[in-house]
Amino acid sequence: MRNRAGRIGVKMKKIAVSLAGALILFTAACNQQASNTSSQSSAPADQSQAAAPATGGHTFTGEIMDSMCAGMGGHEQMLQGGKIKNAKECTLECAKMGAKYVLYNPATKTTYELDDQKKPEQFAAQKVTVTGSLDAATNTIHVESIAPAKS
Ligand SMILES: [Cu+2]
Repeated sequence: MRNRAGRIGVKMKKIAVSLAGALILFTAACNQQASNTSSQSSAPADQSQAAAPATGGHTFTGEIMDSMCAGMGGHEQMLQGGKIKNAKECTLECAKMGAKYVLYNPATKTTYELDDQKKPEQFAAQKVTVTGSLDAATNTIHVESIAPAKS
C-alpha cells in the first residue's frame, strides 16, 4: 500500500513537472511571437532611423493631394469641369468622395500613401514636409508630423 501511494506520488510529480515544462514552452513561444511581430513592424522604421538619427524618421517633401488626382498626375482634369475652383477644393472634395490623402511629389511623380488621414486635411494642396518612416512594402509613410514646406 505504501509503495503504491509512493508511485502515485511520483506519477503526480512527473505530471506536474511536464505541465510546468509545457507552460514554460508556451510562454516562451508567446514571447517569441510577440517579439517577432514587433520586430516586423519596426523593421522599416529602424532602417530609416539609421539614415536620419536626429529626427527618428525620414522627411518627405511634396504636396498633400488626394489619391484620385495623384493617380492622374494632378488636379487638371478635375478642374477642367469648372465645378471645382482650385487644387485645395479639389483635394478636399476628392477626399470626401472617398479618395485618400497622399503625398505627391510632382518633380519625381512619386505618390506616397499616408497612414494618418487626419493630419493631412488641413494641409490640402499645400507643399509640405512629412516626417515619418516609410514602409517600402506598402509605399506608406507612417506619419509622425506634417509641416508646411519652407520655400
Ligand atoms: Cu482632386
